[in-house]
Amino acid sequence: MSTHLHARKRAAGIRSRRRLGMIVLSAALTLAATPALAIFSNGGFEQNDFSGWTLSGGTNPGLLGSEPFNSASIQIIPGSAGPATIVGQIADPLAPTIVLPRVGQHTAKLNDEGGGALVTRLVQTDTVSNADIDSSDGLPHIRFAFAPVMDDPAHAPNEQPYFYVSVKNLADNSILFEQFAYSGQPGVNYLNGAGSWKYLEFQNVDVVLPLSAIGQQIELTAIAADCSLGGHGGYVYVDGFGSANVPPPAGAPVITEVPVNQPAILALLALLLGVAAWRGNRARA
Ligand SMILES: [Ca+2]
Repeated sequence: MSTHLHARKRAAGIRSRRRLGMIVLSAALTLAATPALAIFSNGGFEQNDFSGWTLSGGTNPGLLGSEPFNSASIQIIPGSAGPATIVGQIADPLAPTIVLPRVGQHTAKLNDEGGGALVTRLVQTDTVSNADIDSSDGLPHIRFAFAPVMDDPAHAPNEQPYFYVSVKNLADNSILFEQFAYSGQPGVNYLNGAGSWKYLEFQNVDVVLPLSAIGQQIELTAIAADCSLGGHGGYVYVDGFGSANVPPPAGAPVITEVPVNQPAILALLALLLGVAAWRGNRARA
């Protein structure tokens, strides 16, 4: 082999190593540009299971004290976790206008239609990072969606099925967001489902955190409880936990301008054109 050929082979080797280097560099840049560290693992339940989450629960002896109830009113007699499933594209006959799944292909359903005074609690703790900053306001966000579906047997308020969701900063135990309501609670705009069931459409939650929250641990909790007397069920759908925007629900009524092809608008247009034509005819007469 001539030295000339050796030189050419060496040059080709350098060129191919350079090319490989460029590919590795560009892949690294692509990875760096993706906010892969956004908060909560399997926050959208797209693994089709509860990986990353802790399920617990027990039984509901009834809420403590009197109204207004809050997280301090919740009592759970420790036991096995209540029911928890992942649902896909299903219709919920008890809550006919809820569109499932809420985000992606899978949504979590905590507790179920059955009674037994069961409680299902879902918890995940994670650390807020720079990847959770929303470029629109430069602040970290935690977002998710939930929809409670509960029977309303009209028991005493402390005996009713209930749901609870919260976002807590573990650095100082401050509650950044919480929502509690029992089935049929006055002031909550429940929709009427099948029979005595009440529900809410998916509620989108957007918790804005201060920059000081970066590096701090956030705990998410969602709870769904049957009535404490044992005969009536209640559950809550949750989805989309993370820092990214939760997209608008599919199939939900979106308030927009009235489309021009609506029959009423067409009739009005026809009337106006008719009046204009009549005026035109009079002017010419
Ligand atoms: Ca999902």
